[in-house]
Amino acid sequence: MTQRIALTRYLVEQQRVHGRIPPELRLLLEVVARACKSISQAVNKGELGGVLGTAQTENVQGEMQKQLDIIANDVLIEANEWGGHLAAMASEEMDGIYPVPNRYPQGEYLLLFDPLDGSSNIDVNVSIGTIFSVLKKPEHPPGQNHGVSEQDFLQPGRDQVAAGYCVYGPQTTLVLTVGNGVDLFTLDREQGSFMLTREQLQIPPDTQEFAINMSNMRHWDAPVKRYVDECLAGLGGPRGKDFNMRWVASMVADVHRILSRGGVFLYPWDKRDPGKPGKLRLMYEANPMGWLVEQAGGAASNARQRILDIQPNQLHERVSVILGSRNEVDRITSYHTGL
Ligand code: AHM
Ligand code: MG
Repeated sequence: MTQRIALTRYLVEQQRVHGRIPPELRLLLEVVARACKSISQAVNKGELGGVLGTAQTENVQGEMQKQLDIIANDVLIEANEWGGHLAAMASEEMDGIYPVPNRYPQGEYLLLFDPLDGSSNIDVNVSIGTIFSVLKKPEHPPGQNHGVSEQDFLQPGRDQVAAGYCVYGPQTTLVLTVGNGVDLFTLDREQGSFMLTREQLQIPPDTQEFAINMSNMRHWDAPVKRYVDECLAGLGGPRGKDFNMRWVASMVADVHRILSRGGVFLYPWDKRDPGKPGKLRLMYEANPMGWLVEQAGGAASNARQRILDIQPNQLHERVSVILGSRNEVDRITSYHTGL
């Protein structure tokens, strides 16, 4: 029988044997995983736990919050605020940053998360998930007690030190990178541990599967329309092959499929609200997913540049997202840039 390694041992080895992460980052990842286990329990109970339905409140993005959005946010805050590894947190569900309260020691990391991604799927028993991104708090000149501000968070995605997501689906799976490839852990509910089940995920460079919300077709820009039309034309069209389409409407589930068997995901800018660069948020959706995809050999672009190179100006900034199999992402980018 295969001897499986638990996440705890994996993280200890990342720290001690490979020297890839410092002890504080190991603790941080351990705590995030523990919070995900707890969110998984709440999601699993569903109606029995009285956790479904709307919370009757709006978040900073003007979206109605579900009860589970708020529960997941609280679980992540409570799990992470007292350990001494963080300076502050930021979330899709909170307007501003959440500095670690003064009664706890302050650490050097910043944690960003979308506590429960795929909100429209919460009440219908379809996969949802938690996305997270970890940054180092920038150093300030010695002697200056600077505290922590939103400005400290505004770092490009290439500066992330860890990123991952947890999908609450038929299985609960945690997918993680610390900059050395992407590894996958499956929650063993009897043992209460995440177990390493797949190492060094690789996204094939070519694919015949795309993911986009087709109901927005009439709002798309010409290059996106061209790409999808060419896919739909199939064997007899310019691509000379048939394509399949999947759209879960949970980015975690769509990205998980792409990390498992390839594909391309698009949530592009569209004409519904031309002032908005896209629907998805840069700092806690596109950046962590973009880095995971790149670490697995794929690509992530906003249709013009690498997502990880975008300098954020705001915590809740939105972005156009095209990610997955490298050759498809490059093709869609070239349709936009003409290069
Ligand atoms: P959320 O963070 O409020 O759940 O919104 C993000 C989600 C993504 O998971 C998904 O890709 C997209 O919104 C689905 O949008 P749509 O309902 O327009 O298809
Ligand atoms: Mg989301």
